[in-house]
Parts: sequence; structure tokens; C-alpha cells
Amino acid sequence: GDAVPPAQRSSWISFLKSIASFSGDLSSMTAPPFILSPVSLTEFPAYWCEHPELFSAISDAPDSERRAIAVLKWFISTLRAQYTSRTETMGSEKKPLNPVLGELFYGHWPDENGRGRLDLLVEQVSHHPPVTAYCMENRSKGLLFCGHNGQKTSFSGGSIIVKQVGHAVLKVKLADGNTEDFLITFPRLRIDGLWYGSPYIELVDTSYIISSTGSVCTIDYKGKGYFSGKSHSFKANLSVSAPMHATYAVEGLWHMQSKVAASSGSALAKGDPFFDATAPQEDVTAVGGEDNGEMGEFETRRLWEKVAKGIREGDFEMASREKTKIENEQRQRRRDEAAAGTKWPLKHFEYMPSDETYEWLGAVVRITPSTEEGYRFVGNWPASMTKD
Ligand code: 0T9
Repeated sequence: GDAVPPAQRSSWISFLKSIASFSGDLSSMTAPPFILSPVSLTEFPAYWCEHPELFSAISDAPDSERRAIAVLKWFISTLRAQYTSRTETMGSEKKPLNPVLGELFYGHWPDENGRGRLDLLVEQVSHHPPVTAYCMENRSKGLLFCGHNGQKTSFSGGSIIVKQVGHAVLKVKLADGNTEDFLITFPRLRIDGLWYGSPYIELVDTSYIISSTGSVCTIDYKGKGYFSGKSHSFKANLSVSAPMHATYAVEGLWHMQSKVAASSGSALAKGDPFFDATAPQEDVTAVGGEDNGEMGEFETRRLWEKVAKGIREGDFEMASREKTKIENEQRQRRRDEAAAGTKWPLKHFEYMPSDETYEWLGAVVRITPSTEEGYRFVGNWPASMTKD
């Protein structure tokens, strides 16, 4: 079926044409109303927090072999929300709001069943091109996960190909006082279904999880017609070197079930279920910054309030008027800064032209590119988030 409303057909086609003839920053292109989402990209890092109990379990693992498995399980558990949730809740992938420089998002997931409280902080660290930086911390468990994400898009065979530019590092504080670092890279996306106005994401290519104790996990993603022939298929090959050498393979569907396909170690047995993304889950509603009455003008839900309301209620005139207001205000700020010779100060991150952890751990798999910029987390958690 065709999901494009008849009155928006021609504007959808010209949108697709401009995508096809242009590669770069899609987020700033104007799209027809039916495809707009009222949610800004600064809220997307919350997908990493959808399974706080699996994140917390990383710190409970007794050795680096079981820790590598726990990290893989947590990583796989986030994919369903990251890549299928808009299609599940809104009927198709939608175009998110394009964050402004300095836009912020805070949230936390309360402590339940001993999992510890999980805090999330997000800052838009670049507007042109869009780059979002984030940090997620479970202080009581000694877990800190920080990363940044931008996108390079191109058009091929009727689909949008999105290379995620950026990476994340998970730091696990161990009982002996040492820290284990995991470099996590992101898969490539193919956005299909564009012609019919019902875009959805397929994951393709490879992503990695590489640890400072020598474990290497290579995750291959395939759509319909590969491996199992089903869409959203993956195969993960994990090799660990401590306490002993062992290899594991996990395969399945990242939005459904996966199982252990091969094992040479004792931590998992061939045939064991690995992760079930369809299993009912405990309530993981985030508590947002709006609850403590200190939401500033740059916090995403306040900044975009009227635009989001317009999109939700079908008042696209108001949405577009309010969006123009925000954009003009931004342009004015940039002009004022240029005139004053100042730069917008980031609140929580510091730009690094190259990230040592990426280079060091990425070298293990001869990662490309061999070097990447990074954003060092400088802290400054809002006072309300460090209370308990
Ligand atoms: C990091 C994620 C990312 C952000 C989104 C490509 C995309 C922007 C980036 C990569 C998250 O951890 C995971 C999920 C979805 C990604 C988005 C899907 C998408 O379509 C947008 C781009 C910018 C568009 O809006 C393209 C135009 C649109 C009409 C297609 C629906």
C-alpha cells in the first residue's frame, strides 16, 4: 500500500529527488508533514537505556569472559528500540527534529531490584554537521558509557544509506580498582520503503565491540535474503582471551530472538537462548528533567514544545512557524558570536581531534578510519541528578 497522503504525493516525490541528487546532511532538508516526527535526535541516546538491568549486569560479571558476553547481550538488547521503535509506534520511520547547537536532554531510570540508578545526559555538540554526544552512568555499579553520533548519508538503489560517524566507549570499574574499556562502533543503516512513503530501517555491514582485555566481538548484520533469509538478522562472533581463550557465536534476529550457535568455552553452551527482545519487560520509563522544575530553555522538550505540538495535532502551519522562529534565533546567535569573536560553550563535553581509545582498541581489527574525533565528558551533571 501507499502511505503517502494524496495531497503530499508531489512534495514527497520532490523530497526523494533531492535526496537522490544530494549526499550529506539530510536532517536539514524540508520534508512533507506526514513523515515528520515530533521527537528530536537528542532524545535518541535514551535507547541505550532501555534495558537498565542488562547494563547493570555488566558490572556483576565475575571475569572478563562473562563481562564480554554481558556487554554483547546489553548491546543487542538496545537494537530493537534504536532501529524499529518509530516504525512500531508511528507506523514507519519518521524524520526526527534536527537539534540545535547546545540542545540538551536529561533523564534517569530509578534504582529497582538492585540494578542501581541510571543517569543519562545528552548534548548537541555540533549543528553543521549534526553531532550528538551523550553519557550514561550507573554510579553505584561503576559503569560509564559515553559516545557521539553523526551521520553520513548517500542514496543507492532507491534506499538511503546511513553511515553512523562516531563511536562509544564503555568504562567498567572493576573490584580490584582497575578499569576495563570497551570500544563500541555502530552498524550501517539502509532505509528502505521510501517510494511508498513507509520507510523502515535495515541494519547492514559490521560493528565491533573491542575490549582492553583482548576480547573482540564482530557483529555482522544482514537483511532479507542472507543468513536466515529474514530481515533484521545478525551473527556475532566473540573471541575472548582472558581468563582463557574461548570463542562464541550468537545468531538470530536482533528485534526478536537470538541463540548461541557455537561455543568453545564454558560460559555459554551451543543452543542456549541468548536474548529475547519480545519478552515482556519491567517498566523502564525514564524520569525526565522536566520533573524537577529546572528545565532550561535549551532542554529539548521545552525548546521544541510548540513545534512538537503542531506535528502531533496536525497543525503544520504552527509547527513550521515555530520551527522558523527557532532557526532564526539560532542564526542570530551565530552572527552575534561571530561579531564578538566568541564560540558557543559546550556544557558537558570537550572536543578531541582524535580519540586515543578508539585508535588503540580499533587497531585490533584494523578499524577504518584508523582515527576518529571524540568528545571527552567533562561532567557537570545537573545538581538534581547527583542527589541520590
Ligand atoms: C543514533 C539512530 C540514528 C541516531 C538516527 C538516519 C536518521 C538519523 C539518525 C542513527 C541512534 O542511536 C540510532 C536511529 C535512526 C536514525 C535516523 C533514521 C532516519 O531516517 C534519520 C534521517 C536523518 C532521516 O530523517 C531521513 C529522512 C526520512 C524521510 C526517512 C524516514
